[in-house]
Amino acid sequence: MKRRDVVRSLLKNRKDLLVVAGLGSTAWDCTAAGDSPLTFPMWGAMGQAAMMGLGLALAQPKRRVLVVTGDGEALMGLGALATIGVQKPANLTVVVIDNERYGETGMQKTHTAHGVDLAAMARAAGFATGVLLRDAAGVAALRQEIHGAAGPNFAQVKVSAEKIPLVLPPREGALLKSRFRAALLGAGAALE
Ligand SMILES: Cc1ncc(C[n+]2csc(CCOP(=O)(O)OP(=O)(O)O)c2C)c(N)n1
Repeated sequence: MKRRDVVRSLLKNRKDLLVVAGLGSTAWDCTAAGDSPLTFPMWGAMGQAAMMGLGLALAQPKRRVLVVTGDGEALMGLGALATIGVQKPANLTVVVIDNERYGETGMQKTHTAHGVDLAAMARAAGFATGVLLRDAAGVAALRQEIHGAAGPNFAQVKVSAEKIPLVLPPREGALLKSRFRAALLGAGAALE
């Protein structure tokens, strides 16, 4: 599958879904699907996307939270799976867009290219679900899960390793934080 198609279908009609986008390519994918104040891109912060999603999911238990991140990024923060497995936020889904490469830095192979099974790791850590997806039907089912199923849910979605044009979100961290807080909590919260 192609990563932009996968992320576009996951974010279709996203309603009030809160999205954390991992560094680099997954942030460009989310922006290509439509920039939103309710998407928080991690820019250069590697290994922290799932933990950011956990914090949001715990702080906002009535909202659905989606983390979309890369395999390299997820591999850097594997301990996050264990912490999420213990905390068990029912409203959190973590999706790894797995091109088996460190795309941004030159397409070096990651461990998933050598068979590391992140979905099995998530199940072993205590996620409610952990699936490996290779087709559009699986992605459509995953979108339903993101909006409704009791989590925490995890999906590793295999995509082709392609170099595609960047579609960048705003660069300014303070702006990204403020617009996210304003969209989630109201205009006054952006000033806090
Ligand atoms: C701590 C840290 N180490 C290294 C980098 C450099 N870096 C930026 S993007 C990237 C690769 C990300 O790979 P992956 O998460 O698999 O994303 P994709 O292949 O989809 O681009 C790396 C190594 C960084 N930003 N932070």
